[in-house]
Amino acid sequence: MANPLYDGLFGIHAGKTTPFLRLLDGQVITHQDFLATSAQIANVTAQIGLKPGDRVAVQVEKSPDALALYAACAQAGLVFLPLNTAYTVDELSYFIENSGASLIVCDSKSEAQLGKVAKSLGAQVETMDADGRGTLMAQARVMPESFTTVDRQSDDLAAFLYTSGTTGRSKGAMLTQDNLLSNAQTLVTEWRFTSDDVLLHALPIFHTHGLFVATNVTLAAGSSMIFMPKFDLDQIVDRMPEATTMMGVPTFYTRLLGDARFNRDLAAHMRLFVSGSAPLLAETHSQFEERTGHRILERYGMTETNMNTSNPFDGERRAGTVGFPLPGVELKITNPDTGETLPDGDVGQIEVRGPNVFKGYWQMPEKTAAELREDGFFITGDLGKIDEDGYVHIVGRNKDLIISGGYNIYPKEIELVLDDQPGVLESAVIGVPHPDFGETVLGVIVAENGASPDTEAMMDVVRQSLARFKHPRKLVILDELPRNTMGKVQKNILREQYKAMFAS
Ligand code: MLC
Ligand code: AMP
Repeated sequence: MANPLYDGLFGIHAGKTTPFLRLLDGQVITHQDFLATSAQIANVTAQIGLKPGDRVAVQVEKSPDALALYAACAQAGLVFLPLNTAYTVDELSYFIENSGASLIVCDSKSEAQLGKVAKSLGAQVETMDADGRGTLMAQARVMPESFTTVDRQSDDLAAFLYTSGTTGRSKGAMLTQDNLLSNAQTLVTEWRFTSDDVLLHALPIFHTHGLFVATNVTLAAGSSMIFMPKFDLDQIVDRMPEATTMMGVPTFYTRLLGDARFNRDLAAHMRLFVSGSAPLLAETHSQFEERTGHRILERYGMTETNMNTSNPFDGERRAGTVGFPLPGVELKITNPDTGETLPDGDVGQIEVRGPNVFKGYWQMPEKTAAELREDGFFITGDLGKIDEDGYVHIVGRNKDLIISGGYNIYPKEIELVLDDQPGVLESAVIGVPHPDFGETVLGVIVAENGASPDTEAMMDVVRQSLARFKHPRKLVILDELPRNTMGKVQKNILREQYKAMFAS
């Protein structure tokens, strides 16, 4: 028996004294040190009574210990459930309750509030701070540095990632060991990662991009990463000369282009820049090439599927496209009404099937059935086409979704909060172009007859309920929302009307 994920990403480095994490203070954590820490954490989870298959909900700042907790969950057969540090207690309560998490690991600062939630749901709480403090590491440090890896099958659950939905209710995407491992191994080959690579890691580690792409690829290749707490231009400029690769959302690249220090010399040592999670403007692609001589490699993925397509490492990286389906991934364009496959060149919904595709939404069989067909194809909700050379283009979305700085925001979730406010008849939340974040959130309100809603008071409620990145940057009041003959709100008209509101 074995544990494919642990063995394939972590166990392969047992005994290696090569660098894994290069920290900003100059400290280097070797693979061996990292595995020792993760084994100590795994011992704590066993001691406090966690059993394979239990969920561990984690909302902590980015740190080497936080990554070691991920490794520990893999080794102990626990399901890792990372959560955005921006989530409010309201949002977290739902995730914890819905997942039935047995353990919550949070920052000391959140302990008082989350402790209450945990108690009411029968979960245990441990704390973990970015500076190494907290109850979890205090227990871990006196534990043995080895742990007997728990047997798991490829098809066993390894992680849950919550993704909001068009109905406003978040769904726990269940990812298996093989979903994560197979995708990482494919990307290592496709992007030519080797143990010589040094990745600039400035992404958060609670989403697919920073954890299951950047970190897992680094692990599968035996490379190392310059591990930064967050995206910071000065730090990136400072450390880029030591790196060979970088992965980021488009905002990373537009911010770099906005800084004169980012030039051909600074990027000379780099062999690869990867972009994803949101559309990279063709203009950014060409400016980047002009400035540095590098063509950004754009790829396409999502929480439920990890990575689906990638531009080629060798061959033309075509701006405005997301490249070709990865080996083992089938991709087709279908008619959204009938599900029939459309000929190349036609625009339709993108469906994907492969070892990367998740197992379904936790305890939501109806939602799973609506998006994951019986034959294994997942309906992504993205609209696209395949061109005459086989490149996949994403041309829009069949789901009401805003992507701001690489974070997904489902308007319905915000509309539900706004609609509930005094004096509000209805609302429509839309994404409008934003020079830094690509898109940002605008809330359009219709008042009840004779009422004049207090937008500041409404924003207070929004702040209380929803993570900062979901907050509307502005609320505007209209007499009525544009509707089609079927009575459906025409958000495209609103998007057109307000498209210049935040343009630079
Ligand atoms: C921060 N803010 C945001 C925001 N990030 N608001 C909207 N959208 C965002 N993405 C808020 C801050 O709280 C702050 O609020 C204000 O905006 C300005 O913040 P900032 O200092 O300019 O932002 P910064 O901290 O630098 O963060 C921006 C960012 C970050 C782009 C670096 O958002 C980021 O790292 N994004 C990456 C997201 C990601 O990993 N996505 C992958 C998902 S996986 P205030 O009130 O303080 O002013 C996926 C699958 C796939 O999609 O294919 O990869
Ligand atoms: P998430 O649910 O956070 O994983 O976000 C997945 C969504 O991000 C996809 O369904 C796409 O809409 C979008 N996305 C990811 N990569 C790209 C890309 N390269 N270009 C355009 N959209 C992308």
